[in-house]
This record gives sequence, C-alpha cells and structure tokens, in this order.
Amino acid sequence: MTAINEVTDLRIEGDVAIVTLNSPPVNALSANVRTGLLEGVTAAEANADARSIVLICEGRTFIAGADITEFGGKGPAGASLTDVQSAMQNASKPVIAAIHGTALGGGLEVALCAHFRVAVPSARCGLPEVNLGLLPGAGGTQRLPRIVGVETALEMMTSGRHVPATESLELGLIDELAEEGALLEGAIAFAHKVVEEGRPLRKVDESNEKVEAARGKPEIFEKFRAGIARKARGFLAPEYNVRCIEAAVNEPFAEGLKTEGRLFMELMTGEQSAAQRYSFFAEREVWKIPDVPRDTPKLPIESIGIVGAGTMGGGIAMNFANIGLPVILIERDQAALDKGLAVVRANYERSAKRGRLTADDVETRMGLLSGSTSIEDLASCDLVIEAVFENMAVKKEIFADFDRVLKPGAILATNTSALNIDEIASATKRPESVIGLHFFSPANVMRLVEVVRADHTSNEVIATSMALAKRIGKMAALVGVCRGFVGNRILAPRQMQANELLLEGAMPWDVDRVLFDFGFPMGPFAMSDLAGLDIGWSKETSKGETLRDVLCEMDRRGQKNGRGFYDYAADRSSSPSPEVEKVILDFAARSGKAPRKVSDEEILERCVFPMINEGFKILAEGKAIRASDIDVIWVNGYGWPVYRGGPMFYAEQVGLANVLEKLKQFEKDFGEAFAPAPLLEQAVAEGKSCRELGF
Ligand code: HSC
Repeated sequence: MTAINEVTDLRIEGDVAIVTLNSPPVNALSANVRTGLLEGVTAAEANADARSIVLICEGRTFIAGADITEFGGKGPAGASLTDVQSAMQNASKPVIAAIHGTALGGGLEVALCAHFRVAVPSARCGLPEVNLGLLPGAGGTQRLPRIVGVETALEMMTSGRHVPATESLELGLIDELAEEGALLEGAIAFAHKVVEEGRPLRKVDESNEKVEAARGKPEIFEKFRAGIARKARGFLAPEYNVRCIEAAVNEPFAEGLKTEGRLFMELMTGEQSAAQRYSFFAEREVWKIPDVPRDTPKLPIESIGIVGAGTMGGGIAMNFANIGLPVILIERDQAALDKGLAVVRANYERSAKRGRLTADDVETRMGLLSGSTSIEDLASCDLVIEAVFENMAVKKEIFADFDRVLKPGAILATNTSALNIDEIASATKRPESVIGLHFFSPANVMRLVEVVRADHTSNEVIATSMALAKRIGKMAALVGVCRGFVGNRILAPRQMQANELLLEGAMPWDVDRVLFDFGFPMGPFAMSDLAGLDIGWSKETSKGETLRDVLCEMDRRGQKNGRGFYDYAADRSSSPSPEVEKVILDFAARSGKAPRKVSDEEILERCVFPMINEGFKILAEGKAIRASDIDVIWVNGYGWPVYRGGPMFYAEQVGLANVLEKLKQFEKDFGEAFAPAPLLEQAVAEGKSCRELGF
C-alpha cells in the first residue's frame, strides 16, 4: 500500500490497481482529494503490474460532490477537476468507479469519466447541483444526456433526484451491480472481466447518438420548460441546466463544455446560489444544539398517543404511521374519532390514487392507527402529543391527565402554536418531560416542526424530540417559549403592515403581487382567503371594527364560498373584487387616512424589514439559537424563497445598515412598530454579521 497523500492510497492486488479515497464525512472533492485522485490514477497508470484501475471510497459514501465550502472562496487550490477527469478518461487501462452511498454532483461527474461503473444496490447517483442554485460544472451537463438521453437528463438535472442503483443500471449510468457489502470484490471481478474480454475503453464524450436524436427538436425543451415553470418560478438554476442540455444537443462536445463553464460561473458567483448554499449548511446546523451534546441519551420511542383527532391530530398521526409506529388517537366521543380516522384514510387513499402509495400501504398505515375515547389508554405510550383547540384550561386539564396516566419517562408534548408551554407544564409534576412540538398544517405535508423548549424541559427530551422529527422526515428547529414562538412571531409584524398598507392606499392584490414576485407562493391576503377569513370570527360578537369583520359580515369568507378579499371563479382562479376595493376605501376614509400611491418598493420593505427586526429581537432574547435557524423556519414553514436564503440572510444581502436606516425612517413616518431592535443597532454599529455577533 502506498500513501499518495493524506486522503488517498494506492495498492496493487494481483493485476488491479486500487485507488482508495478517504476524506470524511462525504469524500467531497476538496483540493487534497483532487490532488490525491490525480496522483493516484497517474501512479496506477504508470504501474507495470496493474492492468486495470479501480477507484473506490472509504466511509459512508462515494464522492458526494464538489466541496461546497470551497465555492465563493479564494478559488480552488490543488489539482483541477478537469485534470483528474482527463487522467481517468485517457488512461490506457480500464478505469472502474466503484460506487456505494451516493455518487452526487462532481462525484458522479468524476465517475462518468471512468470507463465503467459498478455499484452496490443501495447506492444512488445524481446531479443535485440545481438544489444549490448551480448546474453540474464538471462536464456532467454534456455527459449525462449522452448516456441517459435528453428527456431523462432534463428531469434528473432539474429535480436533482438521487437515482437508485437499479434504475441507474437500466439507464446505463452504471454497468453492473455488485453484491451489497462486497463492492471491492465485485469491482475487481468486473475489472478482470473487462481485461479478459478486451472490452474497448468507453469515453462518454464520444458517444453522440442520444444527443443527436434530439437535434432539431426544440419542442422537447419548450414542453419541458412549460412543465416545470410553476415549480421553477423565480429560480435561475433550472433554466440554466436546461440551456446546458440544449448546448449538449446543438453544439459539439467541446463547445458544450464551454457553455457549461460560462453558465456555471454565472450561477456560482450569483446571489441565488449563495443563498441556496447557505441554506444547505443552515439545514444541517439547525440540528446542532450547543448545550445538548450529540451523545445526550435518547429515550426509546416506539408508540405514540395523540389527543385530538381533528385536522391537526390526524395529520400528525400520519407522520408516525408512515414510518411504522403505532399511534392511538384520543377523542371525546366515538363520532369525532370515526370522523378523524375517516379523514386520515381519505388522505391516504388520495395518495394511493396518485400512485404514491399502494393499496397495501394504505391498509398497513391505517392498521397502525387505533382510536379510543379514554385517555387512560395512553398509559403505555412513549410519547403523547396534545392537539386540541387553543384553550389553556382545556390543555392544562389534559396535561394533568397525562401526568396521572402516563408511565414515568414518557414525553408529554403539546402542539400549541400560541399558548405558554411553561404554564401548560405547570399542570404536571414532571415539567422536565414537557415540550412543544409545533407542527404546521397540513401536518402530514409541511416539512417544519418547531421544537419548543420550555423552562424545565430536559436535554434527553429535547434530543429525543429532535431525533424523532428527523426520523419522520421533518426539518426541526429548537426554539424558546414566546408569543408565536419564532415563525408566527415573525409573521405577526408582516401581517400588521400588510393590513396597515390597505388603509394607506394599497390594495390586497398590490401587496400580494409584490410578495409573490419576491418569491412567496402567495401573498398574505390570498393566504387569508385560502385559510378562511372566518377562522376565529363569530357573527354574534362581530362589531365591524376590522376589515376582516366587515368582510365576514358581508359573507365574504374566503375561497370556501368563492368570495373573500378576491372573487373566485368556479375553477378557483381569483380576480380583484371591486366590492372589496370599495369596502377598503370606505374603511380607510373612516380611519382618517388620505389614500396615497404606495410603491412596490415600500410594500416590500414595510412587510419584510419588520420581520427582520423581529428576528433580531428573537435572537437577543435567546428564543432561537442562531440567525440561520430563523431562516430554516421561514424557508421550510412559510414559503420564504430558498433562493433568498431566509429573512436574516436576506437582511445581510440587503445590508444591515440599509435595513436599519429604513426602519428608522419608517419609525419616524409610521410609529413605534418600526423601532429598531437593539441587537440590529449593535450589529450595524460594530459592522458585524449575526454570525460574528455569535448568532
Ligand atoms: C458540485 O458537485 C459541483 C460540481 O458540478 C463540480 C463543479 C466544478 C467546479 C469547477 C469550478 C471552475 N461539500 O447531509 P449530511 C457535509 S456541487 C462540503 O448531514 P447525510 C455536511 O455539511 C455539490 N460538505 O449527511 C455535513 O457536515 P457536518 C453537489 C459537505 O448522510 C456532513 O457532510 N453535491 C458536502 O444525511 C454530512 O452531511 C451535493 O449537492 C459537500 N458537497 O447525507 C450533495 N456534502 O457533519 C450534497 C455534505 O459538519 N450532500 N457535506 O454538518 C448531500 O446531499 C448529503 O450530504 C449526502 C449525505 C446525501 C451526501
């Protein structure tokens, strides 16, 4: 065995040279990996005993891509990826990439320069650069369509999907499956076979058949663009990926590579990719809790109880049934229970209809759900979640019951989005077991969970809750107890400003358009219409004091009855309502404000800057661990466009000093709602980012 460098070894087994990379955690293509690869392959090529070269990785995965931390830095040192790829492709001996874990991005692009690829059945291959606001910049855009064809390449590169090994085999991305756990043996056997059969050394660059088949058919691309338009709205990277495949079809290989390089650099140096790369790391950091070490013991969670089988309780239950955990749902009476379970079944059956589940899956999942009208039946649960309506007295009663019924050590969680969890915990003699698990509606779909740490919540309960959230495929952020926790607390000032703007001369559709164009899936008024304007409104107590009261009194209750802030057609398309416009103008006149033209810029800043300000207050109060956690919450729970990173990242892109200056101006013009957070003032005074301030 020869050590090539600190991450690469070369050894000769019989007549096979084995180049092994070992650069934890994911063998990303950092400078020493590229150098090791180049020197390893070169040495293997020069070794007189070796008749073939196997490239394999130690650890959990094959190369998972370029080292993202190198992007946006000083520029790469060490060997270039192009030199590595040329050395492999131009080797006179067969080079075989042996893949386990994931061959992603630059990792797959390296593997595509081997003459052959062998993988274990659990391996996956993909070009997920699009999810980082990028495109494959090491020849992947030109080589992938040459192997899998144009349509599949378009789909793979714009979705970033990790393609399972069996499918990769069918697509020709890999040549042979090795036995699970015996990758090296399989790759060596394959290498022997290739040498014995004298197979020609395949260079993907030279096979043009599949790209030529799409030449002169621009409709392939137009149809594809139309198909992804909705999902890709606002993003640059999907379109740039498509353009590269167009180049693969219409230009010679070398020219296509140049187009790829130019578009890659444009994306890599742009704001969108910076935001998406930031998001990638933020979504990994969010799991790290400074005072709850990684090795904190976790409690075993094998059975769940949920009190409340309404929309929220049922949705939460589905998350656990989906991963095979039994759930018992508690309701006051059998009718409510039956209704709740019927809704869950209908949800599953809808998924089955869309081909996402089989009929058997539906039955298996429903088989894990049981119901009861007695809270005593929760006795053996490891975790219970209260998901009833927001009433402190009722919740305290339920938690007193939990305390009485549940075994010691069980986790007692509340799904409250508004109430003080410390007060709820005070109804028990075990506040250390009490935590908030704030799911978002629909809970079976929405990715975010705010894990809310109360005053006495134990580290074990926090660690277990975070791990459980990961197990059910959610993105979790640990937050502290405060009004609205982190997500809704930041939403409140936006909502307030959106309403204020209507009194000053903007219309709901103006505000919605500005926020939609910013990248939100919908604006606040379209959102209210979707949720229903009458949530929490009652005819008996309504006094026509707010715009919402007036609209509800006019039976404008939102999408559900075809009339809200907007008018809705039968196909649910919306149009501005002249009636609402008149109501708003009357309402504004009554409030004594003279209508004025509000610019789009002002709408955006009035809505977004107070959110940022609130974020700074949250950080100063210690209710979120880091600024990036706030961003994870807003991207995953509230539709903040990931290509703008999140409110706190966006603030730094705009410039904290600019945000502060505007807030001060707004404070002068519109009052104390805009009073800047002291932490924001400190950041600007010291010229520091949130991270530099320790957040
Ligand atoms: C790319 O490849 C561009 C190319 O086209 C080349 C362009 C050429 C440029 C030419 C210039 C002229 N880098 O996710 P986990 C860290 S773009 C650095 O928790 P899992 C991660 O932060 C890349 N670090 O593990 C974490 O660190 P921590 C395309 C990376 O088992 C640790 O590894 N590739 C990293 O759940 C574990 O990660 C991708 O987009 C990277 N590439 O999932 C793949 N990847 O422990 C991105 C991971 O300190 N990675 N880390 O928190 C993934 O999707 C997942 O990490 C895996 C593993 C599925 C690999």
